[in-house]
Amino acid sequence: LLKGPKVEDVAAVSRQPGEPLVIEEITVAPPGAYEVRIRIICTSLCYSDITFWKLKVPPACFPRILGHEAIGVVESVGENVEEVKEGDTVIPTFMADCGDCVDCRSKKSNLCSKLPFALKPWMPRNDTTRFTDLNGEPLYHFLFVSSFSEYTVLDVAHVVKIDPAIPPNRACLLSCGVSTGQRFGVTEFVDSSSCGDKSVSQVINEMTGGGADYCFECVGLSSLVEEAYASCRKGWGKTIVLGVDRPGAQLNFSSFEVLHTGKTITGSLFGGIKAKSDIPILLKRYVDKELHLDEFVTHEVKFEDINKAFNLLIEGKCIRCVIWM
Ligand code: CXF
Ligand code: ZN
Repeated sequence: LLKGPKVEDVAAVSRQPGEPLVIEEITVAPPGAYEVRIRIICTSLCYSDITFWKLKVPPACFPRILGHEAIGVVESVGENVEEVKEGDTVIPTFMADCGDCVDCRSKKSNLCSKLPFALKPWMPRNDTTRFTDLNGEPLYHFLFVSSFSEYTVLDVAHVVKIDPAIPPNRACLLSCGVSTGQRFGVTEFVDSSSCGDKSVSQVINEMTGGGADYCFECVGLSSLVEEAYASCRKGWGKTIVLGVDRPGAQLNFSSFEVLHTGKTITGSLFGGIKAKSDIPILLKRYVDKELHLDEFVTHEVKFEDINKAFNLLIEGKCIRCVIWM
C-alpha cells in the first residue's frame, strides 16, 4: 500500500511506436518503501530512448514514459529511505547501486545483484507502476527512470545525490551517455555504405595495419559485435560492447577465433562505472575542467517541444539535446 498524496503531473507519453509523444496530464503515486519521488529539472535525449520508442517487438510496451538521462530534486521519500531527503539534487541512473550486495561491495563490478539490470517496464523491486493516465490506465516505466515526466518515482538504489551547484544541463549527461561513452577524439570515419566489396573490418584492418587496439561497439547488434571483434588486432585487441541486443540474440564466433587469437571481448553496461561512487568523481572532473561536458550539448528545448528533440537526434543534427521541464 502506497501512503501519501499522488501528484498531478504533466508527462510526454509514448502511446504508439514511432508516433509523436503526447503531452498529457497523469498522476504519479507516492513513493513506496525504498523509493523516492523526484521533480525532474531537465532531461536529455539518448538514442536508447529512440530505439525503444520505435520498437514494435518485445520488449516493446506502450503506453510508456521514456527518458533515462536526467537530473531532479527529491520531492518526497518513502519508508526506509535515509540516503536522500526532500530538496536533495539527484541524478537517476538505469543501473542500480544498492551498496549492499556482493557486486556493489566489490570494486570489480557494477552489476548490482539485488536489483539487476533488466529491460522490464516496472519499478525494480516489485514489478508495479507508479504512473496512471487520466482514464485510470497504467503507464509503463522505462529503464527504472522514466524522466519524460515532471515527476517520477525511482528506487533509492537508482539515484545518486550530487552537488546542486553543478549546472543541471551538464550534470544530466552523467546519467547515461557520458558515463557510458568516450571523450571526443574521432580522427577517421568509415562509412559502411562506401566500403565497396569490403567489410568494415577489412577496411579497418587495412587502415590500421592489422586491426585496432580497442574496438567499442555502441549498438549491441550481434552482426556489428562480430565486425568489431574482427576489426581488432590479434595478440592484444580488445572489443568492448556498450550496446545491448534484443533478448535471445546470439553471437557467432569460431572456437579458434575466440580462444587462439589473443583477442578479448567484454560487455560494459554504463561504462562499467559504479553509479554512487563514480558519478561524483566524474562531476568533479567537469568542475576541474578535465571532463568536457559543454561540447556535448548542441541543443536545448522546452519540454513542450520534446518531439523536436526526437527529430533532431533522428536526423543526426545533434549530439545531446537538453529538454527543460
Ligand atoms: C542502454 C544500453 C542498452 C539497454 C538500454 C540502456 N544504455 C543507455 O542508453
Ligand atoms: Zn542512454
